Amino acid sequence: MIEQNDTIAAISTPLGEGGLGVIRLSGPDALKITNQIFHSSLPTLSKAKSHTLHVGWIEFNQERIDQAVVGLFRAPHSYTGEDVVEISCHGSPFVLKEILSLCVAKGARLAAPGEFTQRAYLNGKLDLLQAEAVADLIHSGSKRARQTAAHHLEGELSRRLQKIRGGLIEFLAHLEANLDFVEEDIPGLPRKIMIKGLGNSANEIEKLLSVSLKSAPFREGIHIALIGRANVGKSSLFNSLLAKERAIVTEIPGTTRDVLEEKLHWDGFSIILSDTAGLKKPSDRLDKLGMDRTEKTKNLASIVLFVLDGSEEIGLEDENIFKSLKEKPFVVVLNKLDRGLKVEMDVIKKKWPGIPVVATSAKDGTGLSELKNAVLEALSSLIPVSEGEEVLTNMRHIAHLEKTVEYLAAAIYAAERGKTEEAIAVDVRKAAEEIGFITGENVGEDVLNSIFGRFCVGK
Ligand SMILES: Nc1nc2c(ncn2[C@@H]2O[C@H](COP(=O)(O)OP(=O)(O)O)[C@@H](O)[C@H]2O)c(=O)[nH]1
Ligand SMILES: [Mg+2]
Repeated sequence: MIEQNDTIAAISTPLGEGGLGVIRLSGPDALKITNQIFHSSLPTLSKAKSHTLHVGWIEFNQERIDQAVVGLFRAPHSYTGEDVVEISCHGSPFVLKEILSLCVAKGARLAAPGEFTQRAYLNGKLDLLQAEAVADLIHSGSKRARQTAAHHLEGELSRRLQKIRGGLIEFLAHLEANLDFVEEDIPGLPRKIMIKGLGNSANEIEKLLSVSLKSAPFREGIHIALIGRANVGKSSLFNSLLAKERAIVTEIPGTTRDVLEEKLHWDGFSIILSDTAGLKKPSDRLDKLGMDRTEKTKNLASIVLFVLDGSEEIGLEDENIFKSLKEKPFVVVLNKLDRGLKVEMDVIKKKWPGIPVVATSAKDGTGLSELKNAVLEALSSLIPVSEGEEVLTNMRHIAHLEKTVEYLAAAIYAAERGKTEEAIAVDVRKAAEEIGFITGENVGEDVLNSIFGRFCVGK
């Protein structure tokens, strides 16, 4: 385990100029260290009550460095469970670094990434799932991601998983009790009850997994690709949707070779929008590379924007692209509306029933908000998650829960086939262990290091 008897310090606000900057200290000497560099009307900070604020000056060698407000949180009623001091000073990177080095000179150690939260976890302030939610909250790039992380931080998912784990451990106790007395010929736990109980646990986890996998893109961003033949206006739409000139637009077919990606936020969704090369039969090596990338982007996309030149008839090339979209959810975009539509919306709707169609002009901006709405519509049908519902977005959690289900299935299989209690117990124990990997009952130092390494320094 990481050394926990020392006092750690870090700048907790991002480095850059700002109204405020915060340095945080945690550990047994947090007050003592601060006392040596902070001068206020109070004779000594060590006499101050917990959860109080103090105005004063940070000084070194009689030189005043910055005016600061010091917040005091005494163990165990602090974020980390240790004595914590937060020094709020002016947000100058230079001032912050100077104060931090003073803290180090007085005996603090520079904190590793996530070390404050790691201490909170080690001191039982948070379980592992909640600690990870803190990182998720900090990294959340959309309203949805933020909601999920906040929900996990609040502890609802932890409680739900703990309950399932508790149930399994109870089962294990039954199974092991039966094992102990096996020679005294005590009848085993009724198989029917055991199978039903294990089945219920497995179902509950399956239920969690079923919404989790689909909602994984919440955090990373949902991939949406502009696909279509050359010159229909994909790059122009890409630029218009981003409201900036990101992609090169020309009347020369084949202008776009590489795939361009940009992040967007629509209605709380993180979206990764890709502009691709026009799909056609490749005529040279460069073309071929472009096509391969387009194909990959298309396959990765959760939703395709199938762009057509609405001012022209639908051609064979368009038809072939249409066929290649297969099961993928997509929206048909009839672009170049400003030139007048050659293809009637109704004709398209009849031709490709059930597929949303939007007419746009990348040139004058008509139809862009309709396009955005059609995308959001397609998105919400992809993600059957209502607010407040439990959502797993962390791949580590998902992997452990999948294993839990596998072990439970094995335990049920063994129970149904009249295997010994010992054989069943092996799998039930493993299933409970897998849940423990998520909530933190049985994780090793390597796992902790990789989890807390994701954090920024100062959290
Ligand atoms: N009139 C009109 N021209 C457009 C529109 N969108 C794109 N264009 C033009 O069509 C040509 C090809 O556009 P581009 O965005 O490069 O198409 P891409 O090959 O699909 O990426 C360019 O000359 C654009 O100016 C539109 O909505 N209306
Ligand atoms: Mg292009």
